[in-house]
Amino acid sequence: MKIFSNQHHHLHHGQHEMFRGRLVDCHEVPQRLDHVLSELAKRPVGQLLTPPTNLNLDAALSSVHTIDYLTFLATAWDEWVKLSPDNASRDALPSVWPLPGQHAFRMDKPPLNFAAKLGQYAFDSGTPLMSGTWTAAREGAACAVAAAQAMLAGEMATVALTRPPGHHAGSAYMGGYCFLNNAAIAAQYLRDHGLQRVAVLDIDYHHGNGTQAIFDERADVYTVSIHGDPQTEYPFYLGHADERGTDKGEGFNLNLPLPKGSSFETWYATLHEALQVVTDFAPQALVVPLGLDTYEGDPISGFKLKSADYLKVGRVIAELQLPSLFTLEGGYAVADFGINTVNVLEGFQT
Ligand code: Q9C
Ligand code: ZN
Repeated sequence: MKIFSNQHHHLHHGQHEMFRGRLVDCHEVPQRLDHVLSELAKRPVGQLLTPPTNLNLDAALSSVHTIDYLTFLATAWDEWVKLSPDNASRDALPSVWPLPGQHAFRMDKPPLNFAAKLGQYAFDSGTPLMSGTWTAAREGAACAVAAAQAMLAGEMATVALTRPPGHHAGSAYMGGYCFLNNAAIAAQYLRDHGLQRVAVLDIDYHHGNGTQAIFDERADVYTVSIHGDPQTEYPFYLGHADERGTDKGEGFNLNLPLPKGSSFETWYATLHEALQVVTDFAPQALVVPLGLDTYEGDPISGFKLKSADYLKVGRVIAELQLPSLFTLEGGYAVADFGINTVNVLEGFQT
């Protein structure tokens, strides 16, 4: 197993996220990844690597994200500080958005004001952007590309061990602590380098709305997601069972929402359903956006998986016998995050 870890993840360390009318401490903190690394030091399930520096990263990023959005991300911090020098000590968070309908976005008059631009490219006020965000997110995407390259070179299991996470990010928006969609970047990289069919199996607690949207009209990348029912759970609005893909992509998206509070037994039965669908698609590779926020101890989620269950999760995914690439997504029970993550990887290996 080749594990590409993001050496620059610490550069992204949000202070606050907006929650019910006030700013609360961020859940998505650097210690999350540090816990995985210290667990891997105890249980070395794979080879720890850093992505090569000669990747054609810009091409990989723009195969999934728009140039406008990438330019926005690359320049956002400088623009934020230009609004006011005091902003240098504050996270950038949006506070105004265009809505469809009455307050629609005028393509012919894109906002010049940076606060308005933030709302154009973000779908929530819980995803702080700071000075190191772009560098950290970019290096995370480099981990995903390196993992895809290693897979194409014959590895059966590769990991993009990174934060910030990615599966909520769309082609032109950030949100849900995500900026660049690492799983989508990896899947697209595999498509662009010879594979015909790739499946994405998202097992984060939250619906992978960004990944679904990116591949919505595509029949070559089958997206499956098991998640808390979006009628009550973040990211809301998208992730319902009747969303099966659009146009050519019809029949190539599957959402398996479960009620908040679902047990491991329920979740695991649903995982088997998802695995059958993946098998029927007969992909040449599998990308797994791996969230550990399905854990019973997660502070913001509602499923009931226990640490030992993650060994089974890894094991049953391995039974597909597909080259598999994991991207690290959510999971906010920080102290147990390392154990749970490494359990999935160890389960996959055994
Ligand atoms: N107070 C991922 O797991 N906030 N993103 C929910 C919590 C957004 C989760 C409200 C949760 C985003 C990658
Ligand atoms: Zn999540």
